[in-house]
Amino acid sequence: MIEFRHSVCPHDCPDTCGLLVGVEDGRVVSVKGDPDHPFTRGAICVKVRHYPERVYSPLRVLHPLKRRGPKGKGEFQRVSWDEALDEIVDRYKHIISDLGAEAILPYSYAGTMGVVQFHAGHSFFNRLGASRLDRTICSAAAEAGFAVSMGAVPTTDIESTVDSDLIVIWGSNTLSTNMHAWPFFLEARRRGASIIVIDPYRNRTAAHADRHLRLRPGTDAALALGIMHLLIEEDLVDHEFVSEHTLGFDRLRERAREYPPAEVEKITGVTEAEIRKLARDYGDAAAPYIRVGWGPARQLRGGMAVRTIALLPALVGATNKKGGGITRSTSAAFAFNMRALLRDDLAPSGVRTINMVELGRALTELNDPPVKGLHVYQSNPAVVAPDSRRVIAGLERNDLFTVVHEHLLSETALYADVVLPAATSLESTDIYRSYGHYYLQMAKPVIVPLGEARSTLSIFQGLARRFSFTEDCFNRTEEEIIQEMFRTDSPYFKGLTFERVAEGRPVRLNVGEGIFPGSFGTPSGKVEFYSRTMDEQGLDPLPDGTPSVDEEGQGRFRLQLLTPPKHQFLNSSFNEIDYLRSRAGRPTVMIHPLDAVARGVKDKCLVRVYNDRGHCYLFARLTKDTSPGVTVVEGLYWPRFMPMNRGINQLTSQRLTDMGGSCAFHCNLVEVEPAVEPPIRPNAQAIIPKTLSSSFISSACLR
Ligand SMILES: Nc1nc2c(c(=O)[nH]1)N[C@H]1C(S)=C(S)[C@@H](COP(=O)(O)OP(=O)(O)OC[C@H]3O[C@@H](n4cnc5c(=O)[nH]c(N)nc54)[C@H](O)[C@@H]3O)O[C@H]1N2
Ligand SMILES: Nc1nc2c(c(=O)[nH]1)N[C@H]1C(S)=C(S)[C@@H](COP(=O)(O)OP(=O)(O)OC[C@H]3O[C@@H](n4cnc5c(=O)[nH]c(N)nc54)[C@H](O)[C@@H]3O)O[C@H]1N2
Ligand code: SF4
Ligand SMILES: [Mo]
Repeated sequence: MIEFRHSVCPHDCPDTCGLLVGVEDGRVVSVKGDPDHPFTRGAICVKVRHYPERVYSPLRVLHPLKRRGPKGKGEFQRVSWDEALDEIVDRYKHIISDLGAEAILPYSYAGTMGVVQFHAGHSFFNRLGASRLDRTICSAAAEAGFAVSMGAVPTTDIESTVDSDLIVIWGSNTLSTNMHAWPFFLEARRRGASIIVIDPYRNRTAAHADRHLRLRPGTDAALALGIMHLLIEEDLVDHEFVSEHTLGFDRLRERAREYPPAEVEKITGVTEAEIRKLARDYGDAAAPYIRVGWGPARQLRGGMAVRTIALLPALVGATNKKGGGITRSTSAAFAFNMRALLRDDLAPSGVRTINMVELGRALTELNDPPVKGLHVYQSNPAVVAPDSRRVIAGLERNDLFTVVHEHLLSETALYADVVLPAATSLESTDIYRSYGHYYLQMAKPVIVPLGEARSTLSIFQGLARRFSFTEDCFNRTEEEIIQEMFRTDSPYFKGLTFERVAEGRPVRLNVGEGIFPGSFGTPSGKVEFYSRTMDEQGLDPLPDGTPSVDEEGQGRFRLQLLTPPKHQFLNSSFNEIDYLRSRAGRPTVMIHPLDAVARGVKDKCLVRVYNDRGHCYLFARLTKDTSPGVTVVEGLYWPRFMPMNRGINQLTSQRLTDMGGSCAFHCNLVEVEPAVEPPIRPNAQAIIPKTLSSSFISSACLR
């Protein structure tokens, strides 16, 4: 008999779905959506419908492993937990006595969004005195830019957008990356709203929108300033809101004057007529709403782009209008007491911090001390980090001792000295916040861990014991930690108790309708057109429409590369599922026919995409869904499923964004040429079970 148990999707996706997991004889047999979840309402994506194949994947790591062959080959032997943990402690103690604990670097991100497991290594590495990791790879620029304008505040509840009469989706492929927002937008449309997408290419979402404005990548701030110019010129401004809730309008007016529509057309590629129509629609709407995605922030001037977009709602008073406003993230409302989990007080003062975007540099250039121990968990840096060539060169170093906790024999795990089997979310306890809605949910294990898998918390506690760390944070259960996290006086937690959340059903935070209550999280408590903080940092205190450009590549490489998410994968996760990989198709670069013809590139043929940092091979798709000068590669395929085993991040740079120190994943210039000798080498096959042998790497060109 199948029994359905409640759980939560742990993946790094704004939707944080409620799940119903079918279990029969202790085995997961199906995963479906929980119809009682108020936001996700019983629907889940195609990826997680295939979850049993992930949990029982032939690539699942079931026992601790120790490297036997050369790094990268994935040749391991099984060892016991004691042997694995003793080895790690022994190697770390040697590193610490030789060079100090800063020679050890933790590297983790969002393999699970469960708050306990996500942070379960922090107290251990703080106590150890290891280098600290700045976790910037995803949202740091967007967060920093948004905060300058509006503060680090929770943003408009997507559920409220059913009352909007204008939905602007700005740099987000919502239908793939935030699919549960779509039904709310459709309801708004049914009531008369139109849906406008602002994106450099016609992604899945643009194809379903009423209008698509195709701007040049990196020109969002100019477009937003162009809209401001027109709102002010045509007096579509909400003067009451501006005088009560904003700072620096007069100076903004001066700045916006520099962005007349004809000028903005030249910068953005969006026609003057389209800009005028957008400004008028936005200014005339009763409740205009913006969903700002991460795309605009993944540019070198991405912080400024998001800061500028985030000023638009204030000009028209949108945050005071039911259905209107702007959504970036909802996460600021989940204001847990994190002290017991993080234990920042245990870190020695002055210990260095390494930006995770610069992993390649950290592993190959850093000295004083060099990184000698790398501890990877809940992340797959061999695939997801920029400048892969440097990252891999680092991972290949024989003098680097690498530990990887994983569910699967991931690309990064192939380089590990010790691989530790990690329990999945279905096998562990955690509490889940969301960055797309306002429901909190706790999940308990629905099955026992497979093989010898352990949760991240229990792995770090095992290491802490061996280091004789006695602080009580190293002895707590997940539930005790969660209980402690509820000791917060955040107004969003008013009336919420641990006991209620422990029942395992979604619980709404106490946000009421009070998002953007009129006081913003900036130093002045107002929306800051003018920011003194920026001024004090020597930055432009006003929004600035200078486009993002890849200056290093200019003149030599003429095609801008965007590398946004794939519908069937989640970052590098789900590559292992045959069905999803077959739906995703061969790794493809979208190129405009004009660019293709100029380079002798033919549809469906293998091409070499390159720049100074590296190269990889992809199948060309000639399409007018993208514009001349812009190429698009959706999805992070594991290199073992790419021709010649080279992933897309061969081409991306470690350069940091203007704010937040994030990665400009969509701001890299490349060139494309036909691949002369189709260099198909489906190697690493030895470690891919037969079921995973991929059809697309065996045929070079489908003519
Ligand atoms: N199916 C699926 N869902 C996912 C993920 C996944 O990999 N797959 N990843 C998850 C994660 S970790 C995240 S952070 C989110 C990200 O979700 P999104 O915000 O949707 O992803 P982005 O990479 O930011 O790309 C969004 C869009 O921005 C566009 N873009 C690129 N440059 C610019 C620009 O300069 N201006 C504008 N206006 N648009 C630009 C891209 O073309 C793309 O269509 O999705 C999450 N959900
Ligand atoms: N070119 C390019 N690169 C990108 C992006 C892009 O748009 N373009 N997007 C970037 C973004 S937005 C992000 S957020 C990052 C994401 O980068 P990551 O956070 O590294 O995300 P994933 O690729 O999903 O890899 C997570 C890994 O953690 C493992 N894992 C899952 N749960 C657990 C667990 O409980 N314990 C342990 N030990 N392991 C677990 C999974 O098996 C998987 O291998 O990638 C970035 N990289
Ligand atoms: S990946 Fe996103 S859409 Fe899919 S089940 Fe998880 S939270 Fe829901
Ligand atoms: Mo992300």
